[in-house]
Amino acid sequence: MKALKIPGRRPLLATAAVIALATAAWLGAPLAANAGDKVAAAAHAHAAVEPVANVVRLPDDLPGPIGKRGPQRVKVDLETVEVTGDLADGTTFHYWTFNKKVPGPFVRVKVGDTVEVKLKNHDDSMMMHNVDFHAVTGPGGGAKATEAAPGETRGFEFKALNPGLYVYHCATPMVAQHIANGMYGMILVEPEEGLPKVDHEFYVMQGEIYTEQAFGTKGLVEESYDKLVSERPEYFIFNGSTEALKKNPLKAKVGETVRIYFGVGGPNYTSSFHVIGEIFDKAYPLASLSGPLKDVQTITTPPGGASIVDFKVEVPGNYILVDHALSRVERGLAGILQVEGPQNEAIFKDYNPQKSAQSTGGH
Ligand SMILES: [Cu+2]
Repeated sequence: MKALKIPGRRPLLATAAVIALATAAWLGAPLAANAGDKVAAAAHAHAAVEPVANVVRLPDDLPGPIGKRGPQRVKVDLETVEVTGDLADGTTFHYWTFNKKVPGPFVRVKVGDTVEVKLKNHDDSMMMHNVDFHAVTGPGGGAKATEAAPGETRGFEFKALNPGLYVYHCATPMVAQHIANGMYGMILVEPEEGLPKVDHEFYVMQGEIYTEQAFGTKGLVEESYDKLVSERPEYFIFNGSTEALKKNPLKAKVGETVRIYFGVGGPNYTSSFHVIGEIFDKAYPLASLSGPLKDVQTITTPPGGASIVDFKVEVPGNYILVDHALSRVERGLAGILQVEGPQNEAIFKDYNPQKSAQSTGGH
């Protein structure tokens, strides 16, 4: 197999190509006959220094509420693009993406809508890609119907039967590899009456990155097949990089209500999602809209799953978004919710704010 002879740069590609071809047999997902050649050729092309793209999905980058309307046909255009982006401060990684960002675009439809999905795999891609929407009732969530070779466009349509917040992801073998490299996003299927109105809605997704080089290594790092299959990530990220939600915080003002659409791409780690210093006034576990629960501190969210949390911010300050499996903070996983406005000492009063300003405590 030609792909195995690629020198150096991305050893996993060679392995992945073999595994993809092998697994394709039992999954019944035929790959292009020249997949190996394509990988070999593309690996050489990418050996040159690539420009670094901004793969970060901003937390407020999502469409607003749909409002009251009857069922419609809705078009969703996805493009799978493989790009090098910033993974951490001084560290870059070759991501596989939907629409050049991690996570992919936030899709918003209404229950009863017919959703027309078009997926184009970019001409410069090395790999086949597709999309499996968890909001779909139908084979593979659309994976086979969208399995596209580089340069190819595929599509299907589905009726959104169940309201809720759903993950979508690439499901091309090796599926865990495609997800680990950044291929996930979410679709919200609004119930007929919509969701309760809030002042700010945010889009946050958690994932893991498996690299050959140890956490913190500078320069372009390579994906690791061994660490992926043994579930030992070097990095944990919100919205594409360790810095994404530190440099681009969620923002609100005292007295406003906030909603976070939170999902886990994974591929492997369940998140114990928590906002330090806040309580979720309302929480929709597993993103089922049949709730909500009230007064929740931490919400468990599995890979390929989601949660929705609503809360009012009452006190100014920086609130840290974490997975309460807190070792993951040391591997990059944290974000900031910045709340501005007047102090509210009836709710929170610091006896020595000058000294607190010097403190590094509280995470
Ligand atoms: Cu893919």
